[in-house]
Amino acid sequence: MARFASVAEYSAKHPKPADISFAYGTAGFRTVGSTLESTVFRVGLLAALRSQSKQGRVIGVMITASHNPECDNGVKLVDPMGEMLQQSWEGYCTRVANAATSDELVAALAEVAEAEAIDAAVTPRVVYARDTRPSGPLLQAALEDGLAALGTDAVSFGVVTTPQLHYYVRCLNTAGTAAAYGEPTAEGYFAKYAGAYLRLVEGKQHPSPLHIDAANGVGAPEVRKLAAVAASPYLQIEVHNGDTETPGKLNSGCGADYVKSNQRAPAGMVLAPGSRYCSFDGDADRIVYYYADEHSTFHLLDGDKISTLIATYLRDLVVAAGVEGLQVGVVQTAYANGNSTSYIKDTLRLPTVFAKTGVKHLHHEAEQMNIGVYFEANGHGTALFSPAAVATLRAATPQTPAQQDAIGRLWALRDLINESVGDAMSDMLVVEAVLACKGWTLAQWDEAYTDLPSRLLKVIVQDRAIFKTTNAEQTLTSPPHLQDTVDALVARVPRGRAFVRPSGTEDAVRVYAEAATRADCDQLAYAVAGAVF
Ligand code: 16G
Ligand code: ZN
Repeated sequence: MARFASVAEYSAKHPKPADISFAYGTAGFRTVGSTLESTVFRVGLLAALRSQSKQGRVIGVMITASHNPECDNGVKLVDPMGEMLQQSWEGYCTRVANAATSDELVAALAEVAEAEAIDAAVTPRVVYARDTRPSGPLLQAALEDGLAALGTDAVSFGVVTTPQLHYYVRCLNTAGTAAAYGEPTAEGYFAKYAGAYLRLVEGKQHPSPLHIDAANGVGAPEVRKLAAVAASPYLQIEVHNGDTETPGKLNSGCGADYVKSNQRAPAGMVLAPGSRYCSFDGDADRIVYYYADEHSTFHLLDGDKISTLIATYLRDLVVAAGVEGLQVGVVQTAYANGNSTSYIKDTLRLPTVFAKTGVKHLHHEAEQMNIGVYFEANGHGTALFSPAAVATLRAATPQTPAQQDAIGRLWALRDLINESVGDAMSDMLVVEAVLACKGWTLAQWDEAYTDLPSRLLKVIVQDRAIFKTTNAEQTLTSPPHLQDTVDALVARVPRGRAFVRPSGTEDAVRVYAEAATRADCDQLAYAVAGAVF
């Protein structure tokens, strides 16, 4: 195979560890960083093939392990519109990553090329970036070898957030078309989001400073740049946990995942009543908000709260715009707090659906909606305006200044939202804009509904592969009869709900439970975990 002639030589520099098998999971490959060199090299090869299969459109590669410990790392592919890799390619990735020898590797690549009828004459185009992890530079070098082995036209975006890389990919592939997304540069990214934010908040009261826990990750320098570009009293920020230099600090005792899981403020932040706080995760694609009340009690505003805030604002704008044919819907996962779902259905009266865990699943469901808001409870999400919604907005003729204002705000919101993927910086600006427009504090936002007590447990089992689910992971189909046991336990508890699902990122099974009281909730969670074990 002439086209793969250089692969063996490059591959010899990045041998696969014999005793490890790799799997392209929910968010790409993710494991201990020091074991990933061969995998990242091979992802370079796959990115090139993926680009060729898309007639040379630009494919993205992001090296990050998000909220996971600093010693971990990971790699994922980004498809042309900035979305996650098409699922049918995940199997190819796993197969290529596990080829034991150079010959097997070349054979696996040849299989992909044949199955996808790839034209070898197309020059592959790939852009890539990484987060601040210490294993990043070595893995980036391995990636560059993979790209070089197939003669790829490759560009590095350096150290940026995951959503920035998604944004660049979308911009590059839409440049010069009617769907042009923006300038594929750091300046373009900041200008687009800062500009849309300022259009929304202009004339409102200047907000107090927002305190940001940046998880000691790449979000710290990037959000500072964003604030500098906005250069406005409407965006005053104070960055905490912004140390990307000291080894061991990334995600340690801080970040969105820590705050959501532990329901407490991150290290190094003492919450003053009345102030606004938020946390990013290590690659800045997740965000949660929180505050302390006058008794210094901690209150979390998670992905469900963010999604209901955005959905409420969008719904109100749609009504105010007086435009027929716009419909806001919300996508959640089974982890969404039951009271958030009731609030969306019963109070907001908006359609809501459940998707499986993992951004790609929510994203696809939201694409089916006219205006789809999607968030995981952990703070990962965004909103999508369908082509139909955009066409409706474009054709709208406002009859009153109020309608004109609402339509202008819908356009500004669309510009402010990163439609390629959930983005902590973009989501932060959306939340800040909605709060400024409504004149709300975090406590006022929090009043919409009260979370039911919930508990998430991790159960280590012998073989998680026997756990199979349906109904957006809410119902077990295997092992036999376990769902009946869960149902019986749930039925005993007022407002009880529980489900069991195999993790897509760890060798474990997750148990989620909620109920009307903390005691019932915990009892239910532990009883279900006991049945699983
Ligand atoms: C990945 C997903 C995240 C999901 C988590 C669930 C992306 C980019 N990330 O981190 O959205 O919440 O997996 O992990 O899709 P689990 O399957 O181990 O519970
Ligand atoms: Zn992340």
